[in-house]
Amino acid sequence: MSGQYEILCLENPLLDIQAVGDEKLLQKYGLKSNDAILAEEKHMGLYEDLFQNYKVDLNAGGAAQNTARGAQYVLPADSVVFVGCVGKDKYAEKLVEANKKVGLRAVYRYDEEQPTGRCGVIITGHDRSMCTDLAAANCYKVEHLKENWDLVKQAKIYFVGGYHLTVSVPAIMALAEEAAAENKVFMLSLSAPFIPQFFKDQLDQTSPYWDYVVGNETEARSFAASHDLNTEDIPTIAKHMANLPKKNTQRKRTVIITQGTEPTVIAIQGEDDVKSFPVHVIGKDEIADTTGAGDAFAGGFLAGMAKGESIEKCVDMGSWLAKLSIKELGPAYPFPKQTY
Ligand code: 26A
Repeated sequence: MSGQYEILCLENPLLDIQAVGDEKLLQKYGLKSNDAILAEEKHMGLYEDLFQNYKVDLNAGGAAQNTARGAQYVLPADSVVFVGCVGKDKYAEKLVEANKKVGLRAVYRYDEEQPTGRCGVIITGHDRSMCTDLAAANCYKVEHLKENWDLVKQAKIYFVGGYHLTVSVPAIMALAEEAAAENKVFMLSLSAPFIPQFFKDQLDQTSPYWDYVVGNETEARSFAASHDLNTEDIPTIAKHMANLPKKNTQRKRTVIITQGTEPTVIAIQGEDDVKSFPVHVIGKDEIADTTGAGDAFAGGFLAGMAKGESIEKCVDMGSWLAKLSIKELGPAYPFPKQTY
C-alpha cells in the first residue's frame, strides 16, 4: 500500500552537531544546561570549538523534520512530505541520506549563498543545550511554499514546527488559512519555551487555526507565563489553550502536553474533563539519547491521525515511537523497522 503524501510538514532542516560537553563549555558561550536558543554573534565559535575539542556526532535534526521522519517511519511509503530550506553542501547531503533511509520525501529549497543550518547540541548529564544557527533555514519564504502548492493541496494534515515562527510567519499562515478553508487539519508544536516567550505575537496569530497543538510541560508553562494565566497547573493551561477562539468551527481543538515520563495531558475544546494517558515505560539502561524524543512523539501521534485512529491510540503511538527514538543516538529510529 502506498500513501498519498497526506501529511505535509514545514520547518527548519538542520544538521545536529552533538557532543558530550562540560560546564566550562556552557559558561564560555553563556548557555544554560537545558535550553534551545537561536545563536547570536557570540555563539558562532561554538561549532568549530565542538569539532576541534570534543568528540562530535553528526545527526539529521530540525525538530519538525525529525517528526516527519518519524511519521513516515510508521506509515506506508509516500505518506509524508517535508519542506524547508538548506544550502548546497555536504550537510544537506547528510539530511537527504537520513530522509531516504525512512523514505521521507523532502522538497528542499536550495539557497545559493547560505550554508545548511546547524544545531550545536551539548550534552551534560541528563541535560542538553541546543544552539541553532539557522543560516539557509532562515531563507524559506511563502513564495517557496507557493511553488509547491500542489503538494499543499494534496495533503490533508499540515504539521508546522513552532520554531518556524522565527523564520516565516507568512508561510505558516498560508498553511493555516488553507486548512481552515478546506477543513483540513492544522497542527502546531510549541517547540521551545522561548517561542511563547519571545515570539508570542507570532504564535498568537496562529492560535485560532490550531486543530491540534503539542508541547511539553515547560513550553506550556512558558505559554501560561507570557499570557498571564497565573497558573503552572498543566491541566488548567491545556484547558485554557483548548478553549481559545477557533477559526474552523467544524473541528474541536485538541491540546496535547507531554511531561517526560509522567502521563500525557489531553484537553479538548468544550470538554470539562482533562484526560491523561500513561507513557510507555523505558528502563534506565535502555536510554541512549533523549534528543528528539518529543519530536518522535509528535511523529507517532501524526501517523495515528493519518490512519484515523482515536485520540487514545494516537497518544499511545506517539509514546511508543518516542521510546524507540530514545533507544537510538540522536533523533533517529531503529532498523530493522519495528511495527506498532
Ligand atoms: C529555530 N530553532 C532554534 C530550531 C531548533 C531546532 N529545530 C528547528 N529550529 N533548535 C533545535 N532544534 C532541533 O530540535 C531537535 C530536538 O528536539 C534540533 O535540530 C534537534 O534535532
